[in-house]
Amino acid sequence: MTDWTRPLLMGVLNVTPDSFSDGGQFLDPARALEQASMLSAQGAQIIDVGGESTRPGAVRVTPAEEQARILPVIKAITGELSITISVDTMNAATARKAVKAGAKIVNDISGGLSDPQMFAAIQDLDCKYVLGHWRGHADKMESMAQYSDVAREVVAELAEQVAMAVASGISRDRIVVDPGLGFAKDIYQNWDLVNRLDELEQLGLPVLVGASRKGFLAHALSAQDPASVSMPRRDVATAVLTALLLQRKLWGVRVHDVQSTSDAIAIVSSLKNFQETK
Ligand code: PMM
Repeated sequence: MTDWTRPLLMGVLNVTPDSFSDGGQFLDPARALEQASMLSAQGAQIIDVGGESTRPGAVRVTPAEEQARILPVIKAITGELSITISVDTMNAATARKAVKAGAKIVNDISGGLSDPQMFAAIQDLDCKYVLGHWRGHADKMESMAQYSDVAREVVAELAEQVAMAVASGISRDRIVVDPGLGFAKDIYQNWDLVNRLDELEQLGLPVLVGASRKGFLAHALSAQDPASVSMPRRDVATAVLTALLLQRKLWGVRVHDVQSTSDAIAIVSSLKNFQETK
């Protein structure tokens, strides 16, 4: 039986000049490898390598540019570390090349909606597939945050994409779902969704959550000026929220600062172990 207090830790490695919290830091493959080693030493079981920023308003990169950023990094990590690599991409061509270079998970925040070739590519590849809830690209996602019942609609839209993926020949045991916090959701909708994450269990699939450093956490710390909330403060908020969400039996959590979340998980686990010995 899997231990629900021990979700997989997916450490974020954004190889981009413009990602919200770590943009520009890991463009050099040697520097990226150093970060991956650190995330691994802190307890990450997966490194999620991404080459396209999805922050609100971000401009899209070409698949060629995306691949030029991430493939050297994936190859460097595969050669040096024994850790599972995930590729954060919405492009089928990039997914194919990344898996060939050593990635074992394709993390597609668009859940197959951005690239019509994605499901065919995944069907062909030997990898897990993270299917995220998404409604549109960063330049227009804020206007797409219209829901009458966010949790119900997220579950229904995920179910639709899962059905399409399965119809394309991807077996269910390869699929992980993600509620897509921050993607076409405003602050209130993100909290509503976090509060009702148990409803995702209806899908009968493992769940990955990516709350790390996101605006709704910063808003809880400073409603007047969320943008001013520092990354260390956002990391504490991420760790606390993760600890609270462990009751949801998550498959994994995607975080920038692995150490703080790993520590939070260790504390919850210790308390649970103590309670079980009483
Ligand atoms: N969020 C971002 C990028 N990739 N992948 C998954 N599966 N889930 C997420 O919530 C998610 C993601 C955006 O965050 P970043 O630009 O700060 O890394």
